[in-house]
Amino acid sequence: VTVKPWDAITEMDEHNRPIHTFQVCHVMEPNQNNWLRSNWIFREAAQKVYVEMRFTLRDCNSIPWVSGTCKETFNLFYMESDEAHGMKFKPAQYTKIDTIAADESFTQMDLGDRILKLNTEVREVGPVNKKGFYLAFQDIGACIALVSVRVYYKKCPFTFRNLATFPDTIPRVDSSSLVEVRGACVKNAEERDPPKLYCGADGDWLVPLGRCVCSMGYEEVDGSCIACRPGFYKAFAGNIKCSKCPPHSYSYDDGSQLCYCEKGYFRAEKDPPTMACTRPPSPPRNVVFNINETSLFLEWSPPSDTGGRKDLTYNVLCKKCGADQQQCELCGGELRFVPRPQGLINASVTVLDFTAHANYTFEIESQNGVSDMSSFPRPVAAITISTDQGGVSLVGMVQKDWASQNSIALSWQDAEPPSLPVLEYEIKYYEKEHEELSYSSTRTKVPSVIVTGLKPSTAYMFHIRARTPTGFSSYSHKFEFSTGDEGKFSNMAVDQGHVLVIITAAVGGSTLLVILTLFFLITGRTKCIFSGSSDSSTVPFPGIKTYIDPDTYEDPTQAVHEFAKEIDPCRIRIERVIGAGEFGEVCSGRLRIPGKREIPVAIKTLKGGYVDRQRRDFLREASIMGQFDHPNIIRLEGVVTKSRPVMIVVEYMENGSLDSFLRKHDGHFTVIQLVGMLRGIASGMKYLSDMGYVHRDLAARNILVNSNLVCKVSDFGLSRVLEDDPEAAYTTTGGKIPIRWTAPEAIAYRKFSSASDAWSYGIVMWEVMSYGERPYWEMSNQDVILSIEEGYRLPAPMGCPVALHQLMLHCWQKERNHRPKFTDIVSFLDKLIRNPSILITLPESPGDVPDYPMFISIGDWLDSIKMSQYKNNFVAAGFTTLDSVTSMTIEDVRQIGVTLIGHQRRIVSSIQTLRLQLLQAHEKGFHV
Ligand code: ACK
Repeated sequence: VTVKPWDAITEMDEHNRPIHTFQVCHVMEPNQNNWLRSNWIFREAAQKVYVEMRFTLRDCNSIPWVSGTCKETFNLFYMESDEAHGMKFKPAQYTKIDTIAADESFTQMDLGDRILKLNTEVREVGPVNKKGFYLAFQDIGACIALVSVRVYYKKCPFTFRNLATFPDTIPRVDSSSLVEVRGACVKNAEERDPPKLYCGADGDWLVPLGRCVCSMGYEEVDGSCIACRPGFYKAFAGNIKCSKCPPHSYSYDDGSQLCYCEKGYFRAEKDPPTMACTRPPSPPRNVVFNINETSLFLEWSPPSDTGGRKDLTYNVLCKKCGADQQQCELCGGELRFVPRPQGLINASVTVLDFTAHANYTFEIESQNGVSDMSSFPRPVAAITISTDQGGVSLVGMVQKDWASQNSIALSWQDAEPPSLPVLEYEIKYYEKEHEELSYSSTRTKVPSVIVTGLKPSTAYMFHIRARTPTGFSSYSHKFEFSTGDEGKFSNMAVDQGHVLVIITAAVGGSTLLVILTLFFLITGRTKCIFSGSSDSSTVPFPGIKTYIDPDTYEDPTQAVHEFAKEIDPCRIRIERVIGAGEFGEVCSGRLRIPGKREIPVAIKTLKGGYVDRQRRDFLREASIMGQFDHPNIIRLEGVVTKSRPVMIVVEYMENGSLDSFLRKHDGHFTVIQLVGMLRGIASGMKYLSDMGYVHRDLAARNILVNSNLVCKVSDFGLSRVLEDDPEAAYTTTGGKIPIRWTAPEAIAYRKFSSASDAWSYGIVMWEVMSYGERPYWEMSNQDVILSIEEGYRLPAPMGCPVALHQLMLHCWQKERNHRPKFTDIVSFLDKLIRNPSILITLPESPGDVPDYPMFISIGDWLDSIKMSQYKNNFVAAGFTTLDSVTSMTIEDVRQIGVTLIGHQRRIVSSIQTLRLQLLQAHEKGFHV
């Protein structure tokens, strides 16, 4: 065996650059064993080392006379050692890594042409454990030039991900397993879920899990948590930005978690930090009274300044004064206040059991949730009343001036020259034969009125009272007048098919009767509605019906009778119990309607032993339902209140509630059938929102289904329950707010609106498309709230077309003004029903959440970038579809009349995003 050294040689490469090589070429001689060894190489953190060798190798066939001695490979060896120096080279101590062959060898011809055929070979060595190692190259008779040896190892480098840092990490030797690395939150951030990354064998970070979020007082800016500026705050840890301090609050320091209230403003214990600071209310205004022999009714207007809060209540304090106003004492317990003297929600109270011939002074104080925090004395409104003035009617003889078949004109004189000016008159009337059915009332400022909306040939009873600055007088005697016959007009021409509205107004002290004849075509349901409430917000124009909150009635029974028919219980036949409601059993049965067949009905009963408040809450639903008339709203047949049990009778819905119905028929319907159900619900909700009614508890369990699969909205009780219970919104134990169905602003600060109903509608869509699955499955309420806040939204249920999931996502926009209106939802669903091909596209995989928003129209898009003022410019210039907008340039935007450069830029940058989104949407098969 010959041992010859490798020669260190400097050559020129084909570009004439010097290359330093180690060469050996003893191809003629047999039994070669020539070694080249590296210096000691420090292992550092490596567990596995890579050796990359670049070399050239001569083809033995190209050298004559060498067969048998010439080789075309060399061997790579290594030896681990903790010692860096002084190791004598002993080949036997080395371990072979591999035999290295060339992919390409060169020939004499290549040499002549100066072509270098460079080979690169990489070998892995490991696991290595000692401090360092040597490499050795053994030549056994080849013609080699070793050009370079590069020794390296791989690591996953230090990185930032999800607000956490991850250190340099060395992968495992075993390339199939990953190293789990826990990240550390960056400064001012905290763990939401433990942040983790996995280091792969090739030094790549894989599978990011968990994350950190900026702590209270800090917000994320480019991957780090920056303190909120003065004037801003952040009250929760999370991915939200710092918010401007709410009105009447401030922060001076960087990193504020909360803003402090300005002087004179406060935050009640349960006020969320996001709420404005508020102050105690100003005193009530315009206290008036109405007195008769037995009761004294006090009424006032709410304070001009509520202090910015909704939890306004009133306290009434009574003082009894002698002839000398200075000598007053608190009224004893003899007076009764209905409903109570303290904590009144409505701006009125009835006082009973007062003494005749006495002077009472009532001090009325308004109060809200922060009144106790202010050290200022509370201002009050006071009124002194002599109980001698009860029982006087200021209205004398009432006479009928004329009558048509639907109207009666009345006028009267004041009974005696009144000592006080009459501010207005209230006319109360009802059908003589049906006193119990409903009262109506209207008001006028002059001693005459035309009462419209009456039935032909019907006797009505009227009585009138006057209001003076001190309150209402007693009612006049009752007067009976009848309307004219059908088809016959009396001395006033009224076109049939038109409604005559007469408005009386007082102008500058003299009285002017303004007669406006408005010709509205009466459609099937529109008629002139005179609300019977004593509230002046009656709706005098036909067709614009609005919902009246029964709680505005002093006497809840009056509200029930206003809006619900009293049914004689002998017309009801109860057949069986079908369920349990909140107040008692729900039964099915039949209702006999005079002159008609029996109809099937559902009967809700109020169980015995109820207290007054329960009866009122129970009947509230009827007072609400009775105001609605729509094919997708459960119809009220009537109520039984004059005998026991108290009942609410509604139309019968054969298939019961929607959630259990869908669970029972999982997978049985076509998408079009499901969309048909959703369309019905949306149409009912559109009607409710047009009426100004906010449902607050829209959920599949509160939708009923009849035998034709028609869905109707029901359950109109909740609004008051929430109103009454300040805890309900904040409960974490699944309390009274239906968290999973409720929009974030309604959960956070009770901002219920038709837009929050639209959010709930999105959840109902999800329930329907998943056949009654529980929204957010078994997640806790708290997790639902958090994940919504972080932007998580329910994924498309299995088999749910993209277009429908898009609509859901649209309903779940955080900004409530961006959510679709029910009228948009109805027309969108109608479009789908007319063009079912849109429904064919399914998400690529269940749970795939597309990341493009769905703008249905130019208007929606402009709204979303707060540029809606230019809607007309776009439409006028012919840009009516979103597709047409995507080709616009900044020049086009300027030409349609957007002159402000900032606005031009905002629109153009949004157009660029829109272009991408539309492209994506089209690719996913969604047609905008
Ligand atoms: O899911 P369900 O069968 O439908 O069980 C509940 C139960 O009474 C308690 O609310 C059913 N229910 C309520 N109102 C009606 C109605 N108008 N027609 C038929 N079933 C009704 C509801």
